[in-house]
Amino acid sequence: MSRPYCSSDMEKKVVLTIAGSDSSAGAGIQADLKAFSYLNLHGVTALTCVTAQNTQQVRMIYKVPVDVIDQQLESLFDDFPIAAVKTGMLYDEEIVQVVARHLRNQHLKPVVDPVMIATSGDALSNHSFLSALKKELLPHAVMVTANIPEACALSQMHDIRQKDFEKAAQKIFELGPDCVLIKGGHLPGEMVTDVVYDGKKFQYFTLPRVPQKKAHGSGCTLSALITGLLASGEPPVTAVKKAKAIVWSMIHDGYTPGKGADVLNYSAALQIPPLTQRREEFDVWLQLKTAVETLISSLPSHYIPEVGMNFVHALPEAKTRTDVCGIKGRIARDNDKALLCGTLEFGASKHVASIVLAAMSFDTTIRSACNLRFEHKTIQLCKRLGLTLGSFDRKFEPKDIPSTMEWGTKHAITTAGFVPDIIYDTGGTGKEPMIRVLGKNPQDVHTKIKKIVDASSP
Ligand code: PXL
Repeated sequence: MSRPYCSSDMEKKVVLTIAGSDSSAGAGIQADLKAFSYLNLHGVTALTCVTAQNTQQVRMIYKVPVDVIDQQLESLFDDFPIAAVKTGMLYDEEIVQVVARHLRNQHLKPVVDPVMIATSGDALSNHSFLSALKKELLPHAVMVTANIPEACALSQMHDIRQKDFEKAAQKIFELGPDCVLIKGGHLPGEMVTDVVYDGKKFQYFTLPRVPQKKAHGSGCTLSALITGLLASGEPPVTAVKKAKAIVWSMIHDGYTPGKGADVLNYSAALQIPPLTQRREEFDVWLQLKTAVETLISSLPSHYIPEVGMNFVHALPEAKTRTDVCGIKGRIARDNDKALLCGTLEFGASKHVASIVLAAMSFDTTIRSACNLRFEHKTIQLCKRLGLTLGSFDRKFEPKDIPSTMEWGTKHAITTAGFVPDIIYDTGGTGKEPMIRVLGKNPQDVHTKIKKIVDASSP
């Protein structure tokens, strides 16, 4: 999925978060602001609590006096057209009441993240919070985003497993929100499943768990992204689906800035998994992402052609270019380094995808390819390394064929009698000569490229 682009800078929508400060900046209002910026929205804030915490523990909670919360909200509503609002840590009844009063007056329906306990296990609410939230805020919420412990508290169910999701969602729905999201991340298993219920339909979304990551701030970020996507006009279920995919990437690329929990990575170059629920598409995308990132971290820029590089991976039994994941954009030269410009999408590549599809018509196991800058000495090196070669000559290309790459690839394979590791051509008028490296998967293609690079470097 490509990064959602919400609005031009001139017409940035304004979104509000009413939440606590996390001094470690992984969660809370800090996470919400980063999520809003990621969506190119202008975030404004009303601070409810200041927490003293790091990546290991919450040490102290200071409640902002309610009149100060009241003044923050009044100042914001007097000035900004607020397109959407979320609530995070509200701590107690008194804060819930002042927030609920303002939102009712403004006819604003919030996304409610019912924050009660931190990832570290520390309490972020007191005894009066839950009943106030149920009574004052949930009846006016556009959505409530509950993890398993929060869903237990809201539904008064002891233990929620996946089989109980629909019953729990129904019970929470009866508290009055338009939509309920239950997040399954706390349940064991290789896959994480969430459910969305809008009073009519249960919709499930599943993504593979990111192994070995305990991400602090993922709940805040998810609800902030949903809020931002709703502000941008996405329907609730699409907003949840997109937000989940974005958070998956932020967790996957997360890092460890302190001694404790990992935090999310919001960096602009983020790659987002495909929104389809097909496991095969996800796996193809992830293998390609991994190989592309490894490749660009070490590829000398003189291997990058003038027209840039693409790198593709096809679904098993791919038939058309939409079955092939590639770079929507290019790997380009950035001084002496390789730079990934664009996101990985199915249907994004024309030339390199056509090469793989043509190769797959001979051998279905060859599902990946990448193009490199042509040099005679690279071809000689490939021969010495024992890589198999095939080639075509654009001079002999028949007129009126739909795809030069398809013709050239098939010609090279037929001439060789098998699918070679390398297919090259020496160019033509206005056509740059090119080397293409073919392989079973992106890892295989990367291994062949690495062999060439390692053998040629001094
Ligand atoms: O993740 C929930 C959360 C919300 N708000 C603040 C937090 C946390 C978790 O630590 O610190 C301020």
